[in-house]
Amino acid sequence: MERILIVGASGQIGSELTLGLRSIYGNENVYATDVKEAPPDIKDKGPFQFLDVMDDKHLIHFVIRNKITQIYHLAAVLSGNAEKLPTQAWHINMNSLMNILEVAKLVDEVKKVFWPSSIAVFGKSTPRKNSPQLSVMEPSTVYGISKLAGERWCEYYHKRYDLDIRSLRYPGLISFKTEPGGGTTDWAVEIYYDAVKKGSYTCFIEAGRTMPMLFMHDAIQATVKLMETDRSKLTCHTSYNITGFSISPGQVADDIGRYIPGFKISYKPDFRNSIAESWPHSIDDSLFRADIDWKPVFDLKKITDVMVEEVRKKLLKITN
Ligand code: AKB
Repeated sequence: MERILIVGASGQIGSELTLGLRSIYGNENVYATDVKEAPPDIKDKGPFQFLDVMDDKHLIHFVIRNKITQIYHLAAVLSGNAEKLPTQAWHINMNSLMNILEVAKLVDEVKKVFWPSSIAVFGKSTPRKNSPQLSVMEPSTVYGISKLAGERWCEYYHKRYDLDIRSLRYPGLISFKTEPGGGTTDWAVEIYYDAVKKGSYTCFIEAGRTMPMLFMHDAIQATVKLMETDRSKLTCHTSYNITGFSISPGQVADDIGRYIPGFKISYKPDFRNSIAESWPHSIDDSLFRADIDWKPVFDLKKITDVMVEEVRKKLLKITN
């Protein structure tokens, strides 16, 4: 019987992963936690509790008391926000991970940990097209540095303490349930909200800057599949590259035009455009696809179909 702890259950990934895991393991066995209020479907249908992952004593008590067997640690300060408060972001991103790794090491019942890394681990010296799994990595953002250091720590705990830690280097994630906050790839979600709300969007990334993306449905499938795969099949103990496809703001704007013909996009690049400039255009995720036997289902056209419809429904609910 698995008993799963989700740290960061109210966020963009957590709010969807919690529901996905509850449908597999049962509502009562998936403990959603966060320092923020959770959406009603998470709070009302299974255990939800306030838990600050920075508080190591509370964390270990929680894990022991609830006989937790798997931990998904999703809380982090994303790339854009981390540049505003670099030392605080480093403190939160690193110490929260170290607290999780220590708990997993100390509590025998904890058998598996999932922790997301990011394409932010790459920097300007990495090949930009089809960035390989193994490459030169010189991230220039505090978020990227913390993710790369985190990957090294995960591998260290795997080798030294035989911990089963699994990880994916997520690209930008596109979803409609919970909006992301403070990331460089947030434009790929904001654009749909503003298109539906106002018929226009001012983008903080240049028109032609291509970035790797993945639809949340595909990200959840990949994550669950990674966690369910037999440990002996995994050949990567840092973090696997993963991607859906690559797109630029200009391409998304053109596709939105299928639904909202007068849609207008303008460009006001800010510091996040420089972050994007240091990240890959596309990702080689062949190792993950081979080890896990996974491939994405959603391309840009399918995503636009779903995003426009779901954002419309959501905004209609709010105004009614
Ligand atoms: C961000 O933009 O910071 C994140 C990421 C790619 O890790 N979405």
